[in-house]
Amino acid sequence: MNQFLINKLIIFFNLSDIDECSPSHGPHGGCGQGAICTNTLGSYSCACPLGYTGNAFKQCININECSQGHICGTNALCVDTPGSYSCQCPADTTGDPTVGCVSTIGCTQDSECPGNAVCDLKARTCHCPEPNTGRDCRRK
Ligand SMILES: [Ca+2]
Repeated sequence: MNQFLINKLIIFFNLSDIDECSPSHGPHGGCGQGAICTNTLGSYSCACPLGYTGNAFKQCININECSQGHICGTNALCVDTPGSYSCQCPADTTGDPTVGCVSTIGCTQDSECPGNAVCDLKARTCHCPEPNTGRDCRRK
């Protein structure tokens, strides 16, 4: 139904819609903190955005994805953020943190280095030859 017909119905039935999502009802309308308010004819709805949980009419709470088991790669650090999370490789490691991080120190063969990286046997560190780039040392 288009807005024109909705307006005609409002006049016909003498309905008056209150916009519960208007800023005059608070920063989140009639919804709780952090919620998404959607005004509907004669009513409204509240929903928590992606990455949040809780009662949308009271308060939406950040989901700590890092407390829900191992969601990052092997040896990677999980960092919770509002509405999301990120995976990071700790210092002296490299790789794709969503897959796994490997130490860049003490390698003895190429297979111990990520992607196309090679082990510098003298320095015993992983070296990423061009044109490979990134922490996972892959061709872009
Ligand atoms: Ca989060």
